Amino acid sequence: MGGRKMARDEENAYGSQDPEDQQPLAQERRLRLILAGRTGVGKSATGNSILGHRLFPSRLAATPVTRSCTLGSRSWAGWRVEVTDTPDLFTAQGRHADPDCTERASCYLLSAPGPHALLLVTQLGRFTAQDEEAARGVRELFGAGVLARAVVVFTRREDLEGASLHDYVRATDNRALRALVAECGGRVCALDNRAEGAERDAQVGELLALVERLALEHDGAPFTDDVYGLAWARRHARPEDTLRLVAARLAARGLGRGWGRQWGRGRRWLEATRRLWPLALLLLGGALLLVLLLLQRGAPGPD
Ligand SMILES: Nc1nc2c(ncn2[C@@H]2O[C@H](COP(=O)(O)OP(=O)(O)OP(=O)(O)O)[C@@H](O)[C@H]2O)c(=O)[nH]1
Ligand SMILES: [Mg+2]
Repeated sequence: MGGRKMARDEENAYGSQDPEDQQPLAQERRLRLILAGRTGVGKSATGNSILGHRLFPSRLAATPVTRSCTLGSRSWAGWRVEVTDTPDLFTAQGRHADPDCTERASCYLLSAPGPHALLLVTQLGRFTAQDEEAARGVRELFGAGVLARAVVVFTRREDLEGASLHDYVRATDNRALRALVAECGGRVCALDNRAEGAERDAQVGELLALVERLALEHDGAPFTDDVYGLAWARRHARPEDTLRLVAARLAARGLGRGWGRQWGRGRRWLEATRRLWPLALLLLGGALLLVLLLLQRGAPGPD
């Protein structure tokens, strides 16, 4: 869980009524973004493009690169843009790596009091069953309502070779992808995360303008739910205590009870009862012997 940075006691320019939380007018408004998706699609690379510098570790690897949620921020067009990079929290594999919901709680704390946009990252031309699973996991964690704040971000824009992304999405025979894009209100964007300089700035500008429009459609208020409410209400408390409470709230929703957790519990139970096994076997053997003796006594004898 290294590298985690806790949510700060700051509010966007809108929601809070608490006078303690009011920001000076000159302060930048906030746009909070969460990067989500299966492992290896380019979440961290997308985060780095948005920030304009390399903050999140990003590389080609056979195993997950990002292991914990991390927050980065930058200024853009009068906004303070805050980006939370995540490990795979949304597929079964990712959830198994977070059996007690601590990492998902960390994502909540870093993006409290709630994101203005959720970036569902996928690779152009490779929308797989795992991408579908990740989208399902996002709905499961935040609720289906979060898709009203989602943007499907395609990495490897260069593979479009200048063609239109909207035409690509319209023409794709991948029905699951078309359905997801429709659920996300048709909000799509493509990035070449290898681009640099003015080309990168232009692509990121397109994405952030889309996010800005989305935020303004909701009068600047972020997406929120009861867990964000809890995280935000405890923003002045010790972060480690809040993390524990938020993780417990998520676990109470059943989010921590995947097969991995059941298996972990079963294994712990077997280990705890190992010393009782010889006694249990002895009792079982005795009971079997007794049943055999009773059967023999009840059987008719030779004529
Ligand atoms: N050519 C190209 N490569 C990209 C692009 N975006 C990401 N990549 C590459 O894809 C690989 C994986 O990128 P990451 O950013 O580590 O992916 P991730 O989703 O954060 O992966 P995890 O942290 O393991 O979940 C890296 O080698 C990136 O350079 C892109 O737009 N174009
Ligand atoms: Mg990553």
